[in-house]
Formats: sequence, C-alpha cells, structure tokens
Amino acid sequence: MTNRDVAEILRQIAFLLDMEGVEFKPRAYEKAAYAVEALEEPIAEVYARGGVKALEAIPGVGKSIAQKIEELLLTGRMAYYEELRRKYPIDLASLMGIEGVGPKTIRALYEALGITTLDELEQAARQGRIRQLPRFGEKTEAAILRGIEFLRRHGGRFLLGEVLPLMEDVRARLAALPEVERVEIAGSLRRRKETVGDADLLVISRRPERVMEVFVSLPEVEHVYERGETRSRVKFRNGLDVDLRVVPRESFGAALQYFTGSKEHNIALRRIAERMGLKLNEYGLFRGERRIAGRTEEEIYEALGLSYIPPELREDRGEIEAARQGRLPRLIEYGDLRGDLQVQTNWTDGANSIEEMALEARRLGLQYIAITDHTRSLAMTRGSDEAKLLEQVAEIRRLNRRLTGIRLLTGAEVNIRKDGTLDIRDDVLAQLDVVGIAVHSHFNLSRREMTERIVRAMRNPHADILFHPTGRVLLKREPYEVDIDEIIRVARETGTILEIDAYPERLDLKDEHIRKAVEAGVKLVIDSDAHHVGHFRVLSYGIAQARRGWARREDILNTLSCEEFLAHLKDGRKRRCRA
Ligand code: DGT
Ligand code: CA
Ligand code: CA
Ligand code: ZN
Repeated sequence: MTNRDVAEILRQIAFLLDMEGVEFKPRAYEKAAYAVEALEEPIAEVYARGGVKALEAIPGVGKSIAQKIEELLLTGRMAYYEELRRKYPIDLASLMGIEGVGPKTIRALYEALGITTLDELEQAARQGRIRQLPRFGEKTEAAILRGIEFLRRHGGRFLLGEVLPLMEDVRARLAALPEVERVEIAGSLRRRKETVGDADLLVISRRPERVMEVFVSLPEVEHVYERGETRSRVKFRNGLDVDLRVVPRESFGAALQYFTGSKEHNIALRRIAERMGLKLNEYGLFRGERRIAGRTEEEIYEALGLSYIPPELREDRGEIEAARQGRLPRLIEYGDLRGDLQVQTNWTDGANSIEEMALEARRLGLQYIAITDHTRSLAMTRGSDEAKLLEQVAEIRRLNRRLTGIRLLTGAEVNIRKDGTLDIRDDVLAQLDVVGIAVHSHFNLSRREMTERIVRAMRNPHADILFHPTGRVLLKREPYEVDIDEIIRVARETGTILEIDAYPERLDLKDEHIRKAVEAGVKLVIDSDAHHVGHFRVLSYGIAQARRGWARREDILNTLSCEEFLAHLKDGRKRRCRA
C-alpha cells in the first residue's frame, strides 16, 4: 500500500462524505490526503517505526484518521470506507475526475438515474435525460459533456510533478546496479514539459540483458510490452508507460540528444546538419561514414555551430537561431529562489501552522515566505475577513520576533469579485506586506468581461501579484477565457507582478505566456502555492516552467533578497524586511 494509494482512499472518503452532505469532516480527510501524499517516507515505514502515534504526528492527520490508516495498513481494508462505498456503489475514481461535476451532482444522478460509471453518465447526457431532472438544466448537461470530453482528451498524459519524482527514484535504483555505467532520463520529462506521455530512459551498460532483467521486474511494473536486447518497454502500475534503451558509450550523447527531443527540435537540427553536408541521427553526427561527434550532446551542438541548448528550450521555438547567434538567454537556475510568495496555512485550508511552514521553508534554504491565506468569499476554505487577517498579522509579527533565519511576510490571497473589486477593504490591504489577487469564482465570463474584471483588480494600488493568472487545472479544467496580452500590458503599466504558480496541476502561467511576459519586461515570481510543508519542493517545477519560458534570473523577483523584493512592490518602499 503506497502513500498514493492511502491518499486516494482518503480523498474518496472526503468525496463520499461530501456526497452525504457532511460538514467539515471532508476537509479533514482532504488535508490528511495531502499530508500522506507529501510524505517522503513510505507510510508503512512510518507506522512500523512508531505505530499509530507516528501516524498521528503527521501534520494534518488527526487521531481518528490515524486509527483508520492503521487499520488499512494492518488489514488492507478500512471498514469505514467500505461502508460508505456500499452505500454508493459507483466508479468513484473516474467520476471524481470530471471537472465541474461535484459530489452532490453525482449523488443525485445515482439516485435518480442509477448512474454509476463514466459511460453511463455520458450516455444519459447525450440522450438528454439529465436536463429532465429537477434542478438540472440543459446548461448542466452540457457542462457534464464538456467535462467528460476534457477528461477523455487529456487522459493518458501525466503531470510532470507526478512522474519526475517517480522516475528519478527509478533512475537512482538503476544507477546503483554494478552493471550500469550511466543512466539518464530523456524525452519530454528531461525537457520538463508540464505533462508527459511516457517516460524514456537511456543506459550505458556492458551487460544489457542484466539491466533489462532488473528493469522488467521493478516492483512498479504491471505489464511488459516488449523485452529486447537494447530496448524494453513496460507499463507501470500507475498507468505510465516507460521505455528503456541501452546504447553504446560512443554514441550516448547522440542518443540523449535524439531521445530528448522534441521531435520538432530534432527535425530542425537535422536540417542544419544536412545543409553542412552532415548526417545526424541517434548514433551520432556523421561526415560520410565517419562519426565526427556523438559521445556528448555538447560536441554535437558545437559541431553544428551552435551554443549548447538547455533541454527545457528544445521545442523549435527560435532556440536554434538564438544558439547560432550566441543570443540564448542565461536561464534562471534551479537553486536561485530565495523566497516564496504564496503559502497557505491552517488558518484556512492549509494543513500546517504558520510556524511549521516557516521552519520547513528555512530548512529548505528559503529566506522569506509570504503567508497568503484565502479571503472570505471562498467560504469552503474558511477564508479570512478583515478582523481575522489583522489577527494573523499580529501573530506573524510575534513569530518574526521569535524566529531567526526566516522572514515571514504578511499577506493574503484576495478574491477578485465578479466586478473586479477585491473582497478585503483597502485600509486593511494597505497593512499587508504582500497582496496576491486571484480569480476563484465566475469562471465562465466572456473573454472581455473576464479581462476587464482582472484588469480592474490589477489597478488596485495594493494589488501586488496576480496569482495563477489563467486559472487552469492541468488535465482537468481549461483556463478561463482571458486576453493574456492585455493582462501583460496592464501588468507592465501598473507594476503588477505575474505569478508562475508551481503547483504541478497549475503551472500557471504556462511557458508561452511566461515568454511573452519576459519579452514585455514584466516581472514574475515563482510560488509554491503550498498547502502543506511537503509542498515547497514543487518550486522546482515552477523554475522548470520559467526556464521553458526563457526567463532569466533577473525576470524572477523572488531570486532577490527580501529587502530588494519588497522594494519592487507597488507600495513596497514603505516597508522594511523586519518585524
Ligand atoms: P511525450 O512522451 O509525448 O511526452 O513526448 P516525448 O517528446 O518524450 O516523445 P516520445 O516519447 O514519443 O519520444 C522521445 C523522443 O524521441 C522525442 O522527444 C524525439 C524523439 N523522436 C521520437 N520519434 C521521433 C521521430 O519520428 N523523429 C525524430 N526526429 N525524433 C523522434
Ligand atoms: Ca516520452
Ligand atoms: Ca517514448
Ligand atoms: Zn488559490
């Protein structure tokens, strides 16, 4: 039973309790799911080490949930969960994945029409049977069909943040074999694309058959499609396909270059080689029969008259031309962040206290974080009103006096109302160090209305950062309609910072938008959107996205010291980085 399996069961319980209309409890199960998923240690080991007490010590996991997890670990079953499942014998795993179809809807559809699967739901919607139900209309029916279509279209791809840690772990296990001289991740994963179709591994080994034997019998493997001398292909239990190739040492660079892609980048590169009278393939760069490069990627790019192109840029979006002219940007590096400007705590829907978040951020080497809990109109997160925010400001001041090595900034993730006003009064916003603004409601406005709404909010003199600017949820929800060019223009005019939300299912802004912002001279920040101490590590996905958007260190304001960062805010010059 992996952490992910346990988290999935806790999430399903939250959903089932929401179906029942139970209050508060579902949020406790959701928090616990986050917590278990973010654990670095396998939960079975946590339990083996310290029993139910150790489970309870996981922040976000209370006593009653700890006992249920214990039962699950010991017996492989959980009576509470099974009882809920008996009441609603539906295909939860897939029905939960449809965006815009909540627990109450699923319950109503089950009770009225006996719908238990995705296919049944789709059929009922297509036959127009849903619109006939009380409180359901044509609009809901259409929304359900859109949700199903989206799920089908994006099904089969995986989030970078889901696959990268898994594959780095697999890589490390293979690298530890005495028969393996080198092993690297290639493909879209190496390019740090936001979603990946499959994972690609390259290995140098004198004993390929032994490597293949270990690879196809990894505990993650559910099915072996192909097992060969130099190539094997398997399916992991989570549904991910993984390719492994063993290649000769003298052409490893060529193979790494070829299998990193993208395909479009490779085609453009091959054309350059041809124009020079050379041939480029996965075995090397050749003049006639003679290999003139191939041991490393660097020597291939050099032989083609190009500076080295970082994998994140290899999408044939102008990087080859820039490399030829020596104009590639010096990208932000993975260790460059000093702060994080979007952090949620247990004051609203986060799992940890302000202090716990601060200590973990410090441990990871961050110098400052802004506490940005949700504000009131987001009722389900128990959002702060003015009084609660000011109370939190006082608490943060106290903590700042006590803590060393980490600076807490006061802040909030303030809702942009439908009309573009903010749901916290200006006189209170003026007292915060950092004000993030975000759209969390009315996603279906027209492009013009949505753009005007956000622009109005950006013009608020206290609005420092536009959080997750397009509102997308990868593999789940399309971004809302918005004129991003206009947002970038207004950001430049008003000095509003745009966020790259690093949370794996957001990665919002996306790479192409980041590039536009960078070209327009708009400043950005990379935030974790952490709801749990385990979430700070997602910052690296935000950096990857920034690199894919050609961002340099100087484009990303939280590479600066706290003082310098604050000086970039609209009224930041008034502030000092102390308690
Ligand atoms: P994915 O898996 O859909 O997220 O994307 P990739 O880029 O990992 O694509 P994949 O796994 O099909 O192939 C890995 C790399 O191999 C790809 O990025 C470039 C290279 N490659 C695959 N097929 C071709 C091809 O037909 N021509 C060229 N030039 N390169 C190819
Ligand atoms: Ca791939
Ligand atoms: Ca592949
Ligand atoms: Zn948010």
